[in-house]
Amino acid sequence: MADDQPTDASADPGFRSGYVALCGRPNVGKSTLLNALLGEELAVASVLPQTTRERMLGIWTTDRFQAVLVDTPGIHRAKSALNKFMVAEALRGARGVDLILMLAEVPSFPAGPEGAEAAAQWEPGPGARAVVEQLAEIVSDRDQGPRMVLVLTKCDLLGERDLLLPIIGKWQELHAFDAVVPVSAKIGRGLDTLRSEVEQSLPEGPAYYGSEQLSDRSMRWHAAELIRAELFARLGQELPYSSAVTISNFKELRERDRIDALIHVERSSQKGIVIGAKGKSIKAISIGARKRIEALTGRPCELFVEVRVTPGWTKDPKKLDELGYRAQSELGVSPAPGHHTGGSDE
Ligand SMILES: Nc1nc2c(ncn2[C@@H]2O[C@H](COP(=O)(O)OP(=O)(O)OP(=O)(O)O)[C@@H](O)[C@H]2O)c(=O)[nH]1
Ligand SMILES: [Mg+2]
Repeated sequence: MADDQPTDASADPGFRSGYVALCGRPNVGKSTLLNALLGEELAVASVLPQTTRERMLGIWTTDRFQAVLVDTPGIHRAKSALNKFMVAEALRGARGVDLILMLAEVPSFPAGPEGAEAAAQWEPGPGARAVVEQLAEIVSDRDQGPRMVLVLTKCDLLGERDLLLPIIGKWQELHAFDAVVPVSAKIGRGLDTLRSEVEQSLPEGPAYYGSEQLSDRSMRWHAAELIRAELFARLGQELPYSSAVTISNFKELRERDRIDALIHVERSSQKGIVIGAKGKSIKAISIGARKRIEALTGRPCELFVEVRVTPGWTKDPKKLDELGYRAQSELGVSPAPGHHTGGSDE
């Protein structure tokens, strides 16, 4: 599948490789965990739910295994064409993998008797239950279904470790998870245990991707995502949800990269907000996005951003397609990897 030569270690007997999906409700910390495992700001994460819109593969290569991590959008009840696309992407991402990590946030209870009481009363909410059901269906769908491990995220927010026990018990009543791993991507807790779970779940086999490759997406795609990250970080309310970014030109010049990008919004009033008084807002967005892009590529970059009104794009499947939100093929037969550093026009 990979066009790169396998690394030395990846050809060793005993080397393991496979696909691992990170799934769950919006905002539980899927993209943040992927970044923490990879040690790189690859996937866009933000305080707002529904940040991730498309599947992305983050390639985690060690001297013992290669885990192809699938970051997926949050699973939720979708109404608009965009949100339906996102949930379909998430479920596509969970199919055909060796391990599903189902992520759920721990509730933030305080230490002491008050917290213990709250933990004893606690139940997973209806949204989380729906996710378990959807994923359990995928797990049971195949003869040798993937393992499903529950990852309890944001453990730094829990007042006391003991509060985990009743919470884990409630989850186990919903589904017989193969394991439960509490983690905090923020302070690095539980990541070693998670690493062993991942390694155990992978079958023996050579690496799919070259050891230097971090993602299955082009730099062009990442550039658009990093501009979107700025929109999520800087703009409140519905604006991030009405915005999409396309790259009209990406040239890798000798000295620097030259990128022209379009921010699509749904209404002209939104265009005014993105631009801001005297262009202040669009300027801050461009500078922030340029820094993020430079951090990922390690090269200087010149970024030109324009705002365009594309009315009703989130509701129209045809417009979604035009803005690049189209279903890619299933895992394992996706377009050839190896174009991570490719920067020419596509
Ligand atoms: N305190 C704390 N916050 C975290 C942790 N992991 C993630 N977060 C925060 O949770 C928020 C959501 O994180 P994301 O990684 O974007 O969540 P996601 O599941 O990818 O969200 P969607 O893509 O919207 O479905 C961000 O503000 C993160 O900083 C953690 O371990 N501890
Ligand atoms: Mg995400």
